[in-house]
Amino acid sequence: MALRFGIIGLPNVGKSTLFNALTSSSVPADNYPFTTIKPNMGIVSVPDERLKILGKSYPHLNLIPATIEVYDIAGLVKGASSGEGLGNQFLAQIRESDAIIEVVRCFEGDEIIHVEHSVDPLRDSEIIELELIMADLETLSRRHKKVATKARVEKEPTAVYEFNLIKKLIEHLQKGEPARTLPDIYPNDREYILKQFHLISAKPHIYVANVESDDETSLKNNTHYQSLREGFKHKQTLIIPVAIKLESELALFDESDRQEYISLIDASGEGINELILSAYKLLNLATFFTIGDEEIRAWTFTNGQSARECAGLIHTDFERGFIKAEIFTFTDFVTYGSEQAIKETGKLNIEGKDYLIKDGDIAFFKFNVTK
Ligand SMILES: Nc1nc2c(ncn2[C@@H]2O[C@H](COP(=O)(O)OP(=O)(O)OP(=O)(O)O)[C@@H](O)[C@H]2O)c(=O)[nH]1
Ligand SMILES: [Mg+2]
Repeated sequence: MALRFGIIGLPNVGKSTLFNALTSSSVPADNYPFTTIKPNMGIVSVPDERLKILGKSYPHLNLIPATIEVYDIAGLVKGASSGEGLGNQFLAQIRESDAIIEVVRCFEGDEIIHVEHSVDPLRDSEIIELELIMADLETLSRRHKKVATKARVEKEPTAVYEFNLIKKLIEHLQKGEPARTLPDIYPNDREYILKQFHLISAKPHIYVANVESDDETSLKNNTHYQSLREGFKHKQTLIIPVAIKLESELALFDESDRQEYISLIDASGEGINELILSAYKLLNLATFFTIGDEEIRAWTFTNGQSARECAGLIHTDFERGFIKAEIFTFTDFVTYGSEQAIKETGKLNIEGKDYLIKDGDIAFFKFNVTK
């Protein structure tokens, strides 16, 4: 299933503009169709130079990049967690996301109305955080009630486990901290919180600082951006500066015009790519490739997934009837120049189901399914 990123933030901070920049810049090489499935949902290709390089050796094959889904979620306001604005409806959309991209405004300009009447990204991020935490506290208190009897009276093990974990979480959230920073717990607990409790503040979270210009000098001089950085100094938080409006304009140019335009303005032109790649890293994702009769395709997997699990990402039959995987690396492909040369130099490895696929592996899965 495709990974979903929800774009959140206060109203009017540039969420839809970011959504447009992401989706319209994502028409990749060849004929991969960009699809807007719903007005606020788009498919974005993951930029990967390796796919293009592979494509040069197989000019007759289509190139299919890995993709993520992005959701443009309407602005959250103070009180959203108690139903203010369209409160709960948005929160439900956020709950369905695997990760959150929060846009915070770091650009000046009186012509763009700020719901809080001044530009202050740190304050804005706190408003949003508080709403997410309040919504989670409500979720937790409902769950707490549900498991309390089972845990206390019946001593049912899962209920006892949940009961204790919920208690820890509630104490943490009540300090104004998001669930994702809950300290001193096991990775299994973290997994459990994410999968079972559906807490919004537990989800991986990236901040996009929406700046007017994102070249180095502009960023240094942008006091809003700097105060945001300063405020998050001691937290492990990803803040990616993106000149969202510029990027949305750049997205409409073709490659050569784009380069020319970038050289005229104070923008790196890399903000969007950097954002997607950071999101990938944050979620511990990587890419393997398959070369078929019609296409070369990039697939997203989670670091630590086995050959068999990765085969299952392509088709459940591949996983069920997995026999072996023939694997070579992208680096070897570049070094030796062709699949033939890879075979001749012994760089094609035969791997079993437990082999852990690595970023840049090029895989051919052998499988056999008897009906
Ligand atoms: N000057 C400037 N304007 C921007 C920037 N980013 C967005 N805007 C403008 O801000 C306004 C609001 O942008 P949107 O992308 O619609 O904001 P939004 O967060 O989706 O707003 P809601 O959907 O209403 O919550 C638009 O007029 C944008 O052109 C920026 O970096 N600089
Ligand atoms: Mg919008």
